[in-house]
Amino acid sequence: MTTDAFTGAGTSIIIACRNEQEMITQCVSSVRDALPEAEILVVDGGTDRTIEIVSAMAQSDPLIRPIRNHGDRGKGHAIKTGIAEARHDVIAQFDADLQFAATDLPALLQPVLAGECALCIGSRFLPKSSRHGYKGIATRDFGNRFLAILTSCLTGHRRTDVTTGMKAWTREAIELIDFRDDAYSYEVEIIVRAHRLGLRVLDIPVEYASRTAGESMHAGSLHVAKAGLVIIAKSIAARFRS
Ligand SMILES: Nc1nc2c(ncn2[C@@H]2O[C@H](COP(=O)(O)OP(=O)(O)O)[C@@H](O)[C@H]2O)c(=O)[nH]1
Ligand SMILES: [Mg+2]
Repeated sequence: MTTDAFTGAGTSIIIACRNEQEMITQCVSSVRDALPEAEILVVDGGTDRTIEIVSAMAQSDPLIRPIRNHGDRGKGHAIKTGIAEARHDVIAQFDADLQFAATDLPALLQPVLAGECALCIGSRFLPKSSRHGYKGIATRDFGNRFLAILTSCLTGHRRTDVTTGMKAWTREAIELIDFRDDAYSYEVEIIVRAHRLGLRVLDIPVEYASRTAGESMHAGSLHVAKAGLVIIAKSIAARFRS
C-alpha cells in the first residue's frame, strides 16, 4: 500500500479538545483532506462552541462524530472515551491545535495497518522531523527530550519522543495496555506499558509547529515543571505495574 493511495478507510481518528473553537474547523478539515474515508471523533470536554461547530460539520459528513465528554477529567479521559466510541480497530490520536500536521497521519497509520507495529509514535525529535513552524521553548524541549531518555532507560528501548500528541495503535494493543491516567501522563504511560507487554513500538518523524490560537494545557513554566514531575512519577509507576 502506498501513502498516495491510502484513504484512511478502516481507521478512526480521535481529536481530544478543550476549548478549541478557533482551530477546530481547520483541524477537522485537514484530517478529512488527508484521510477522505476515516472516521473522525471529536471528543470535547470544554465550555466553548467547539461541539456546535463540529455538529454543523457532521451534517454533511456522517463520518465526523461530535462527542461530548461528560465529566471530562482531562485529555487521557477524552482519549479513553474516543476509544470506546471508535468503530474501527486501528486508531490514531491527533491534537486539535494543529501543532502536528494531518498530512503525517497516513504515514503514522500505515505501519499499524500493515502489522509492523502495535503502537506507532509521531516523533518531533528524529533527524527527519520538521520543526520549521516551531518557535522553540527551551525548557519544554529539554523536558520532553529528558522524558524520552528516562523512558528509554525504564523500558530498555530507545524512544525519541514520548509526550507527542501523535500516536496510532491497534484496539487489541490499547486494551492490553489499559492505561489508567486521565490527564496528560497517559501519553507516556501508553509507551511504558507497551514495552512492558513486549509490544512492537515504532517511531516515525513528523512535522511540528507552534500553537497559533487557543491555550495550551501546559501554560507557564511552573505548570510545565509540575507536569514533568508528575509524568516522571507516573512513568516509574507504570514501569513497575504488574
Ligand atoms: N477533552 C480534553 N481535551 C484536552 C484537555 N486538555 C487538552 N486537551 C486537548 O489535547 C490536545 C493537546 O493539548 P495542548 O494543550 O495543545 O497540549 P500541549 O501541546 O502539550 O501544550 C488539544 O487538542 C487540547 O484541546 C482536557 O482537559 N480535556
Ligand atoms: Mg498543543
